[in-house]
Amino acid sequence: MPLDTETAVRHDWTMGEAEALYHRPFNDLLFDAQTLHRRYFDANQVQLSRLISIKSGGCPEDCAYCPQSAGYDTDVTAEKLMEVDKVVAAARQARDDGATRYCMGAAWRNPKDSDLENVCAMVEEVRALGLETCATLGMLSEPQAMKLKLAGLDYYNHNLDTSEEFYGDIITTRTYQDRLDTLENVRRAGINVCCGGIVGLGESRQDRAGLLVKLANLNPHPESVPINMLVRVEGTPLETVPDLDGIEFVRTLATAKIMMPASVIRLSAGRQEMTDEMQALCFLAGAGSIFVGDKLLTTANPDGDTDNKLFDRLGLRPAPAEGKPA
Ligand code: SAM
Ligand code: DTB
Ligand code: SF4
Repeated sequence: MPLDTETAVRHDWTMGEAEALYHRPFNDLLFDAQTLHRRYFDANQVQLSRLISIKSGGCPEDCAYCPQSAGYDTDVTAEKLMEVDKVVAAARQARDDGATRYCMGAAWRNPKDSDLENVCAMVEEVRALGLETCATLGMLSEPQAMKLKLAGLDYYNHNLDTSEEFYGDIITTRTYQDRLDTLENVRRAGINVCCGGIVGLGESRQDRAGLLVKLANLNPHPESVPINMLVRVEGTPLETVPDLDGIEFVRTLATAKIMMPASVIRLSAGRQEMTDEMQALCFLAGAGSIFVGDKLLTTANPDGDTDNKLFDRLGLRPAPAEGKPA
């Protein structure tokens, strides 16, 4: 298929097209993904975000991959919402370590209005440090999204996770439509959308293509598209699901890049289990962002030294914050 750059950003993708991309020879797929990536981004820069779990564990939802669900016997213990000062101190450290975006995650089905006041205070103070702000708090109503926008929230993360068809095998406590409604509320409030999914759940290639079609037919596209490789956590229902082939994961990133070329594709959970060579292929496929720091929300992530060495080996540079000169 020739690369049509005039109509590269489209919202009318079909399953047939997405599956055809996935099936292409690997070299052709990666070449086109990298070529398109370069039309919109500096291919040697990678944006760095830092996660913090501001409220861990005890979640009433039943997402089969998640160690924070109250329904599963994992090592994660339920905690209260962190104090604002502690969150801000950790954000200052993240900024000093090189992150440009700070993403605050809470194990909630949805925030209570009283909790939201505290999160808004965190957002205001983190933004005042010169960091971009992101939050992932579960389902949001439109007024809640408006409050976060007023506090200065730059991004909201809420994933579709998988295809609509496979979704019910993974989560039963909220619907696919609930997720689309939250994304709509975030959009209406004028907050950038961070929305992607998770692979390696035991889904088929058709399901992976289905997820990408749903994401790419959102109009506008999510500005940020995290693709997570399942981190299998003991005690969760997916603890023993078989490995997803690494090449298939890279194909997923490349297909996402071709379908949403102007969006930042984020190589998210799962880096701790990947080799340097595998991550290099992910960057070649158009991944333009990672989470840094030795912890994601509750699971391990490569530490700063490890990532610095990887960046040196690959000649990669951290991307400056949006709107700031390189
Ligand atoms: N509770 C909020 C929610 O579900 O929207 C926010 C946090 S939740 C941990 C954010 C995303 O992290 C999930 O949608 C899923 O894609 C990803 N995630 C959670 N557990 C994971 C795991 N074990 N491996 C990989 N990704 C995971
Ligand atoms: C996303 O898509 N991945 C991040 C972020 N958004 C919130 C979370 C990954 C969590 C991995 C499992 C854990 O550390 O608990
Ligand atoms: Fe709760 Fe989010 Fe984990 Fe689902 S992914 S169980 S909503 S913390």
